[in-house]
Amino acid sequence: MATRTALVTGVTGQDGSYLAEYLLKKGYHVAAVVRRLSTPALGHIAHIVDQLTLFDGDLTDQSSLDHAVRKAAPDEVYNLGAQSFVQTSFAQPALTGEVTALGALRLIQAVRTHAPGARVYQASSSEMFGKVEKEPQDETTPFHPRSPYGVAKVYAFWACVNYREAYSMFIANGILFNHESPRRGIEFVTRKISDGVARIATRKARTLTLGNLDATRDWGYAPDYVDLMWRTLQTKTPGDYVGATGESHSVREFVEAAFQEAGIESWEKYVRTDERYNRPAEVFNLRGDAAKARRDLGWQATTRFRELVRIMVLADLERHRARKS
Ligand code: GDR
Repeated sequence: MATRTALVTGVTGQDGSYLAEYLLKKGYHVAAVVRRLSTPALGHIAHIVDQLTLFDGDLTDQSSLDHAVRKAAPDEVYNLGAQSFVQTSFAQPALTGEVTALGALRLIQAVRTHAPGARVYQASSSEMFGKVEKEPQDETTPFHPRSPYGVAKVYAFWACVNYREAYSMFIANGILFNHESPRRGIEFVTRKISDGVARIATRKARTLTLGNLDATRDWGYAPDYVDLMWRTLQTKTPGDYVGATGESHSVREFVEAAFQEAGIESWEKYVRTDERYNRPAEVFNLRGDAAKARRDLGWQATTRFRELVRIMVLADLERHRARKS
């Protein structure tokens, strides 16, 4: 079979880097749109960058997306680029809309113009369910977003459905619940906890300050979820799929498990809370039902909560033990 080409946005992030590795292993030619920064940030792709074709571009810039799509001539396009930190979306709502909502529209418009036969994956999010109207959430659950980020993702979701219906394009939405790993950005709660615990265990910090400990999330392991992304583009007809573990745990439970993994009893001694980390509107509880992905795609999350916590804490412990500061 001829080599297939995939074009990825957000390649330097957690999901983008795992996806690029996954696609390279499958023999794809992987191209990516990367933002030009004065201090280049290769994120998590430094070890594979020689194997990628990079295009300077930005989701806020239509012509750069047109150029990348035209040049790469992709068979598959994965839109993982976004302003993806929920809390920041309250401080920068218009930027979040530009990148996360209109950016997706610009990309599918570029695909429509320059590679109409390409299959597109849109990284949709469980944040779209927000103030949940059903438990657990699946593809039929109404959206009720609670942040400018969630609102932007709902826009992008419907833009994709609209292009699919209007122009018969192959566009699939993966509605993914939280997925984590040692590559997760340090500002997201799981990584903030695993890093904070490792700092405390290695005596680089005395405390860890968090926001709402009662929020619950359906936390899976990111490498499982890039496999789901790929699978959504291998079906006969395009569809939308929830990706989740089906289990939900609180931030408090994550904290407790993380301290245990580092061999520290009584986490209460080290953890503070500060309203600074609370959100103007919170998504309190999320738990997904991925039965459709299991049935149609043969996909299932493999890594359970406790194992995920262990992977993340051990990785940060190792990093902090190897480093002085
Ligand atoms: P989320 O992830 O908003 O679910 O979105 P995040 O890890 O930021 O928050 C999860 C929950 O933890 C609570 N929380 C804190 N969060 C952060 N970041 N820092 C804290 O100190 C803290 N204390 C408590 C939050 O209030 C929240 O309830 C992630 C992102 O990756 C999105 O881009 C993605 O779409 C969804 O997951 C699925």
